[in-house]
Amino acid sequence: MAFHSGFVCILGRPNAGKSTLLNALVGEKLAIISPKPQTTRNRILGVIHIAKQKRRSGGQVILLDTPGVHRPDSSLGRKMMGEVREALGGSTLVLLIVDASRKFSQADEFVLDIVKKSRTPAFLLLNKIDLLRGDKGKLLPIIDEYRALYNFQEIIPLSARKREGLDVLLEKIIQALPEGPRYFPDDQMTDQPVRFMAAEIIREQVLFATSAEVPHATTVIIEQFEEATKLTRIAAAIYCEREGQKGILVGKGGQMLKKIGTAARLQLEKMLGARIYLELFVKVKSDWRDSHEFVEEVDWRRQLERLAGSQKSGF
Ligand SMILES: Nc1nc2c(ncn2[C@@H]2O[C@H](COP(=O)(O)OP(=O)(O)O)[C@@H](O)[C@H]2O)c(=O)[nH]1
Ligand SMILES: [Mg+2]
Repeated sequence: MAFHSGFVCILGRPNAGKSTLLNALVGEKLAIISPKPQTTRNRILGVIHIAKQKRRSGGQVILLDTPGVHRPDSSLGRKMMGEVREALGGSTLVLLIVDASRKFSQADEFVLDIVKKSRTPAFLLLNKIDLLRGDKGKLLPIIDEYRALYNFQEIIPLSARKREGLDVLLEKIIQALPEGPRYFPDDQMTDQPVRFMAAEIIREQVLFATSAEVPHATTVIIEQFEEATKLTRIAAAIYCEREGQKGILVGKGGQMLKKIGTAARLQLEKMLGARIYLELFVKVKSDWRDSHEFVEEVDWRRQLERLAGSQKSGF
């Protein structure tokens, strides 16, 4: 029986629930989640392995979670939208996910426009139906509005957080995928290096612990990652843009940094199944979000290239 596979891009406004959906479908926490917009800054790949069944061939769905679609006003924003375009460009199917508890707006039209221009077959996912409290009638105007604007292959109501409607979605995705190769080995779920996932877990704790501009002005770079049999040593730099933000991140007597560090360490120990020694530093890099160079430096693919380079040169 034929093997079906393909790349499927999850697209939508910030906060629609894209990363929650990725994690729910793959069954692993691959992407960090928060109520704050622009939590996801890279495209995040997750593989769903479909086992062969009596009447169905096996397959592989390669999901690409993306940063929320917005009009960028910084180097970071432009980089994020570049990640969206790249993910969309290589996909055979796009899942446009919207928050069904909110009215259709201009921002939704902007996202829809990107889908239209891509000419990629698309499903419309009406997420967060758990918030409608049984009032499913609210879905109808949204469905009508979208249906009039684009010829969606499927329109599927669901709740990524409550895992409702996901079986139907997955079934429809598999049906839409062409015959294709096995892109990833059976035990691989993502292409993200553990190092980068560790940086994201630390950033997630910063998102939880801080508010206003601080979460947006923060990025995390792993400076040391040494796995030993008894203890994994991780040293990470939390970058922010201003001395004032550094003050908030460190906190009175270092309390805030300690809180972030403890929470992140517990999460990392769960993810890696190992004991962790975590060291955090806070550094200031003025207006880094407007620095193309630094934004590239934060990209884990660039970091990997540099690491490979330094190993070759004997570092
Ligand atoms: N009530 C509800 N909340 C959801 C659902 N899916 C995601 N969320 C919440 O919406 C917020 C944004 O989710 P996230 O996955 O980070 O959105 P993204 O920015 O599109 O990746 C988080 O607080 C999620 O817990 C859902 O189905 N129902
Ligand atoms: Mg996200």
